[in-house]
Amino acid sequence: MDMTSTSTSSKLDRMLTMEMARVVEAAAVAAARERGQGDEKRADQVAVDAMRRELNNLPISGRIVIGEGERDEAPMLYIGEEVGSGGPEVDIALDPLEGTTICAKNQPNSLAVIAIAGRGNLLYAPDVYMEKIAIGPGYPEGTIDIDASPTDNLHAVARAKGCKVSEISTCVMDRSRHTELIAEIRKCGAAIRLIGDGDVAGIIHTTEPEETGIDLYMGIGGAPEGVLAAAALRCTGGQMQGRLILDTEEKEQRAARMGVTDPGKAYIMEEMASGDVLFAATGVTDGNMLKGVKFGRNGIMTHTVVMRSSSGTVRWINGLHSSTEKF
Ligand code: VTB
Repeated sequence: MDMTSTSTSSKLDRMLTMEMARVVEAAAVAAARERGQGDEKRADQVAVDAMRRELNNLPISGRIVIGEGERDEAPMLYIGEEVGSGGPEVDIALDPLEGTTICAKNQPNSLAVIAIAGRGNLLYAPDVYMEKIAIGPGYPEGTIDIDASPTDNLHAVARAKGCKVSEISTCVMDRSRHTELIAEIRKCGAAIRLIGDGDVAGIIHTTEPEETGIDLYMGIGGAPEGVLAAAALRCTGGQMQGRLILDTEEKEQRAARMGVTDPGKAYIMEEMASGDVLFAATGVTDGNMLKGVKFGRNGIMTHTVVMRSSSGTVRWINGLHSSTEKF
């Protein structure tokens, strides 16, 4: 067997990471025009339109597995929609505007995001909640455990980092469902950054704690966002676990239709995003890792990160778009 060709064919075209930058840039610029206008729906709509337009220029035969929703509720970028101009068969997870509320209020860390992987390599997560826990790279395997208590996880992370629990900073979404979690973290003496929305950014922030001040992410957010975050962490290194919250029969059935056979399963990062994974995100509003879109005299400035799991390359791209017609 020719191993060279086998390993090459299991990898996606490396040029695709660059092409993906254009897709997230376009969505972010469109959304940024609606920044601070208080209209979440409109901000999302323009981001969806722009992302779809650019996506259809990509040389792929893409199938959306995480998108704007089921076909009957989302006219564009729905789950199952075929996109691209033809090429390798890939699965796509996307969120043209992750953090619509953040964008509408012009608060930090809203993003345009996309992940691409080989067919069947992204978890087909239904639009339900997911319990999540994540840390960045450099920790021994098994440091975090979704089945352990928040207290035990905090102590494990502090031990592995070689610091006190009081020096660990966590990120949690500010929701009443997290009241007990927040109380337990505070009882341990760790700090919490409470975020209003946007846990894809919250989880990615664990990968650069010196920059962002976040070591550990814990709590319940959207399952589709969980898959996007897992795809990013596959590229940067780090650990993440997630469990779908299927608390009604209807949700369990919906998950079963998408192929979830074990409703209580705790997924590890590699089960949510496997094989060669490409990830790209552009900042819409200013954030801890990505700057927001700027409309300047010389053109539009964007800040994008593109990453690839098989090489572990992470590229930060400052774009200056002097010809602004396409936006
Ligand atoms: C979650 C989170 C997202 O919206 O889906 C959240 O994963 C919705 O949570 O990052 P609620 O239902 O509690 O409002 C985001 O924060 C933004 O899309």
